[in-house]
Amino acid sequence: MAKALITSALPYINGVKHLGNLAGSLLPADIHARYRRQIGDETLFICATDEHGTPAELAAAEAGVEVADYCRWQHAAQAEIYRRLNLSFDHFGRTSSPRNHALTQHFFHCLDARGFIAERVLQQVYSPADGRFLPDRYIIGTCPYCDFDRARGDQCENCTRPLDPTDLITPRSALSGSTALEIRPTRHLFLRQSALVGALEDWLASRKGWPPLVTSIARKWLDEGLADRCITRDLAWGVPVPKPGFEGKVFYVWFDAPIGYIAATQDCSDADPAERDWRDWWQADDVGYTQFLGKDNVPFHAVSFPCTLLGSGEPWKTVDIIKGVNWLTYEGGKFSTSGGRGVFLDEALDLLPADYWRWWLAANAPESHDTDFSFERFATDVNNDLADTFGNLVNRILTFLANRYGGIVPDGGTAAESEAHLAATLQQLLDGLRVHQDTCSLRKATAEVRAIWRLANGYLAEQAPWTSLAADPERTAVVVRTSINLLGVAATVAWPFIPAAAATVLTALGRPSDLPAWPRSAADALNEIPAGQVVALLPVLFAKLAPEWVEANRLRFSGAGG
Ligand code: B3M
Ligand code: ZN
Repeated sequence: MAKALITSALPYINGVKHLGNLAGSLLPADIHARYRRQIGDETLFICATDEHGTPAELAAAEAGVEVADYCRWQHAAQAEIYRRLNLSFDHFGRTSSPRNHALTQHFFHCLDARGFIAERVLQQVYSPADGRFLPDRYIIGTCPYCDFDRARGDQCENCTRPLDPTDLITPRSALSGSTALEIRPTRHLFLRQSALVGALEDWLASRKGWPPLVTSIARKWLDEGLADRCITRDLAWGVPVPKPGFEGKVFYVWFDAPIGYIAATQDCSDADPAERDWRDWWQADDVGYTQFLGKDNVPFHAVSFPCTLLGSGEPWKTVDIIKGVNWLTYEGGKFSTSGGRGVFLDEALDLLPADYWRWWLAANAPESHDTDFSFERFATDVNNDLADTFGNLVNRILTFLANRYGGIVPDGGTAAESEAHLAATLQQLLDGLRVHQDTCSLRKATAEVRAIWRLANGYLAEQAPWTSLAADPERTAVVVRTSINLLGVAATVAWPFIPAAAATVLTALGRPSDLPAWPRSAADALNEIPAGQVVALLPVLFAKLAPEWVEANRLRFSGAGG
């Protein structure tokens, strides 16, 4: 039994996330955590809301509430949405927790004591009307490229070009609207990543099995020369900088957020100290650590966070595998919160149960390239896979058992050559699925699950118990008992992807549904459910999505105010 530490990139606190966030980190991490539990690994799945930085402050200001209240409210809202999506975190924490404040300051002291912190003076935009320095996102003005009049000091959301505040035409404060902005000196602290290049190079060289996308991004940052990174900001909300002369300043959100993975584990241990000690995960050498994140987060996870850990001089666990993925686009464009473009997770759940979304986003995971979500493709795929393949399999077997055997699994004696061949084919598919699950290859893994569903449907069609029953009841009983067991396997391997429907089927079969163990072998699995087992009939699990449904929702989420 191995020890699997799994983290998903921490969703920013501001606002409900969209299908892209689910596809990019939250869902792949959950699928892997469920699978590792199925094969019997000791698994810890950690996530949290990323609560500091300008997104939180700006969103709270727009909502007209205190940042702390805003974050508490948003954390609860996101936690509820992830619960409904069946994301099986062992702990869903908050980077604003006291543990994260303390640990972030601890890392700072370690780095400072070892000479990896430098103090420098920066020239930054100051607003006398606001009585504070303004981070780039707090400065808005007209974009010099597309004339958009609410471009931010770091990027124009309209034409997406990266900007500096000095590029903006008539820059003004996003808080007060004041145009009386000045450039003033302000002291900040830098993490001397340039002094950690050697340690980082050696560490990166020791990492194995990273996707090419992740390795290439990490190498690019190193090859371009690892610059020192400013890790403090003139903000009120965040982890205070524990250094005289830096009162009123906080750590940059990306300095404290990855530390949040560890702090959330400490919070998890605090909640159940008899059961769990965070040191068994973060200061141990028998743990395999996998991170799940989108490609824009790779530099922080492959370079900056390791610099913090390595620079501390303490024996912290560093990541073994970074599963970085590409983007999910929406109907040929980008998701947009402000533009109301794309499906956000609360709306998705109001439209359909989690399993529909989970299955489609796994089967179309943006692993080696961007994936485009369209309602048309979504409906076609879920109708084929969930309604016509898995749903139909469930319905055919259970209805026949209910109608002809009163819902009780028959015996029928020993299996024949057909069942031996079936077991051999099933074993091959199970072996292939394990390889793809071990490597978190979701497209390939779902293809194997689909193949197991099709194998079961094929066996049923080929044996046709509904025609053999009268002539050969003994043989038919063997086929029915085998089909019921095959359905149990089909649901067990589907559980990481569509846990709700899989659990419903396993419960109907009288099998464990909260954590269905991985089959020991195909041959064993085809005899797990004994003759005499009472099996419940189920309603249709997946209703098909009609063309009218597709068109109505394509318009509704198009962002054109449709
Ligand atoms: N909050 C997610 C993002 O960039 C960011 C991840 C932090 S993981 C420590 O959208
Ligand atoms: Zn622009």
